[in-house]
Amino acid sequence: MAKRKDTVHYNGTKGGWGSLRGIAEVAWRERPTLAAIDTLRRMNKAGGFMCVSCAWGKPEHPHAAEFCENGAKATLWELTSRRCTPEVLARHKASDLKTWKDHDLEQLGRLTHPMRFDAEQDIYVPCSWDEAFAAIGRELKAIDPKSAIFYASGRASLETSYLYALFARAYGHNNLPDSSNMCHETTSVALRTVIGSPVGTCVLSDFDHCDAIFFFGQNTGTNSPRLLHPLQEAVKRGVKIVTFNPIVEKGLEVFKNPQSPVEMLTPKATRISSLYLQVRTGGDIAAITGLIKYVLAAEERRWSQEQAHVLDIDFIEQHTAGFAAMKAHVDATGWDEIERESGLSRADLEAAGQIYVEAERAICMWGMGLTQHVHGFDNLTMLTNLWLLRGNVGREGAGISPVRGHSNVQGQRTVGISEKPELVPLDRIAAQYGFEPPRDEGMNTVEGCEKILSGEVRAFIGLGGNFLRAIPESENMEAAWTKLNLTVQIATKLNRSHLVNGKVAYLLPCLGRSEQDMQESGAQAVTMEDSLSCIHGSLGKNRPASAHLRSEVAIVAGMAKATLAPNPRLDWDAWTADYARIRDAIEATYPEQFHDFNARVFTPGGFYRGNSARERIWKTKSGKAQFTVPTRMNALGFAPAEGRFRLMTLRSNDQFNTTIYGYSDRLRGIEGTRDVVLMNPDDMAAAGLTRGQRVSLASDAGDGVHRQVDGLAVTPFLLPRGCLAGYYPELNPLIPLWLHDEQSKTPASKGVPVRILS
Ligand SMILES: Nc1nc2c(c(=O)[nH]1)N[C@H]1C(S)=C(S)[C@@H](COP(=O)(O)OP(=O)(O)OC[C@H]3O[C@@H](n4cnc5c(=O)[nH]c(N)nc54)[C@H](O)[C@@H]3O)O[C@H]1N2
Ligand SMILES: Nc1nc2c(c(=O)[nH]1)N[C@H]1C(S)=C(S)[C@@H](COP(=O)(O)OP(=O)(O)OC[C@H]3O[C@@H](n4cnc5c(=O)[nH]c(N)nc54)[C@H](O)[C@@H]3O)O[C@H]1N2
Ligand SMILES: [Mo]
Repeated sequence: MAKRKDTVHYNGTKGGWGSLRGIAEVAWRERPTLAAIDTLRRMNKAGGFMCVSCAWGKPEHPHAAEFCENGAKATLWELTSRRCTPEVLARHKASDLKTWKDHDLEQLGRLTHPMRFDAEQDIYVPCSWDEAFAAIGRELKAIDPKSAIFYASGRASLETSYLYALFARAYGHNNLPDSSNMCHETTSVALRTVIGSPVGTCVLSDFDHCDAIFFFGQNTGTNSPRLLHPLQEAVKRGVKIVTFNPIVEKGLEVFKNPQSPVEMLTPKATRISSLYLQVRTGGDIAAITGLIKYVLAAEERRWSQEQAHVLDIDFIEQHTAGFAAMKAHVDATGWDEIERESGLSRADLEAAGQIYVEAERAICMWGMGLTQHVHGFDNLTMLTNLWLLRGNVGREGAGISPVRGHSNVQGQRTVGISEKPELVPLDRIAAQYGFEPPRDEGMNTVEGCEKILSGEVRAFIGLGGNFLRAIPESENMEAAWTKLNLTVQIATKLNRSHLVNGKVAYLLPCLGRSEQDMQESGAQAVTMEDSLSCIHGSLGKNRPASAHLRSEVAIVAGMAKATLAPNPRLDWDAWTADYARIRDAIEATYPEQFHDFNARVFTPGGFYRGNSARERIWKTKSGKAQFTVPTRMNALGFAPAEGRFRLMTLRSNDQFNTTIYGYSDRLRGIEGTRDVVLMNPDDMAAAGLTRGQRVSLASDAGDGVHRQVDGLAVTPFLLPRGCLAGYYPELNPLIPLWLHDEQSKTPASKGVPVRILS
């Protein structure tokens, strides 16, 4: 799509001075201490602390400053000098705070004291930790364990997560949804089905050996900027990068490395994508079908020209199942349908196909653009089809590499935070701790919401996160929330989920990862797993925001002790006193992946916990890597109709999920507001809308439920026709709870059917 003067866009490059300015602005806003700024130097280095922002891999040989604009923002956000004290909370009723914007709530600063919600006065009042634990224990003991949900946002360490899951199972449920259920769960379910492993197969060094990288629906420049460094290195080696995204996202277009003086002081910047294809929202299955069609045709051409195979015939024969059915499906699909559904031309798709065919080793990467669709599962199985054709899995320099979100979201699943009991070594847990863990399926996020609405759920504990703001149908959910017996939120800053409370409600403030965690045996380190399955130790050194904070480990242990009957093998106090003992326990439950855990905590670059698919061992039903036939050509869950648009809800460059740092989406040229709807200028003209005009969006899901968001400024933007974009979480009230990936139940936040009301 050619650039147009009549659209809003950014003229600079990703990185460069703009990103340094971004850091300076947040430093100004948060007013961190000098020690806090010094902390940035220790980020993502062995013996340092691991960034609280994204999950991208941390190299063995880090840069002098191994952090990015948004990692610095996230760290300074945690180390702000602002404090949300009991006095501050006493001044504001919850009903008043509920009218505040997300940005303003968190701007109150770090929570400092454990608080109980007093419903009569409608305010939070301070309480002691003992009181909080005792009340939580009392409430949990009074209900059926299976009516409680223990949610986790993907930030808490492996140590905390392991104890949290253990607490849930000892108490009696598997209701352990985490933010992954709104995020990459589609990835985990699809990859497990087709390659027998829920996580990516690449390690960082693969990026030094690949010839091509294909990106789908991931905004690297904003959401995992450190990944731009290996990409830039790769481009300099001649690697071709092909990107599929309805929006031309700056970071994947051009990048100026803020760590390179030459690039900073000259006009020099690196063009990242050699081919950038603006696929229609939901059009990836069709686009990938086109690529596969090209690869199959190239294989046929080679017969007449007696050239080397294009397909990896040996790999397909030895390692895969289902090739013939997949091929028959693609052969039967015409280019007309592919072009119509993807919104891309055959010539462009063939050009991308040629890059794939020419690459001896190729890596594919993706984010929410593939996972958050009703047929997100098919997006991923189709992409895997393409990767299997040329044996691009389980070879150095080749593979499948999803870009995960929260810094430990992958790790939480690794150590037992899962609603799926079959993924957890329950027999080992039973033997290790002498209790019988529940074997029935727990609730994922969507099921949890359904059962909160129906009244079956009685208690909710949130280990971090902002559940009520992150889920779909957020307004309707809030009404049901107040009927819960117990709500507990473990958090660092105040957010909207803390203002809608159950009958008994506690807000428990915890240490952040950059802060020193002193326990009986001394300062404690914690660990996390990155997107590439490497485990890193992290040691916080900053002075805690308040003397009354407890660590997440201590809080989970405190709740568990107050709830469970004594069991000498569940020694919560000993675990809290020395986290090395928790790591020993993790090692005992997961010996294959975590052997010598304590000795390996600070391995530079992290230690790799292994992945069977990388070894070409396929733990699938067929015992092979599985080719599949997609159920349809479009990832959306609805048909086209007059006046119906497909809406994607996105992150700006100035937020971390529901944490809104500010109002500058610099890389898209949108400044000063988040209340926008981005739209193709031709669609605007057709609908008679003008730039800046305020409109409402209403969901057009055909279920008779009215969902609407008002006051959005129409903003001309280079999007494919029929597609709209706006910001998460403001637009979450538009997403029906039932609109989710069919297999994994990940909400379809990138494919929401809406109408414009003007
Ligand atoms: N600074 C910062 N970093 C973050 C986060 C943050 O909020 N801020 N969040 C963290 C978390 S939890 C996560 S999960 C990740 C999220 O990181 P991403 O996966 O990048 O998620 P989004 O910002 O939602 O952007 C999705 C991208 O997909 C594109 N897209 C939308 N629909 C489609 C489609 O149908 N097809 C294709 N091909 N593309 C599509 C959009 O244009 C956009 O570029 O980032 C993590 N890192
Ligand atoms: N429409 C739409 N909805 C979406 C998405 C989308 O793209 N579109 N994306 C989805 C995705 S990918 C995700 S991951 C979810 C995110 O959902 P969540 O993970 O639930 O939300 P966050 O915004 O990351 O949580 C922010 C809060 O976490 C708390 N916090 C921060 N640091 C810590 C810490 O160290 N410890 C503890 N205990 N608390 C801490 C702070 O109080 C902060 O207010 O949202 C999902 N929802
Ligand atoms: Mo996420």
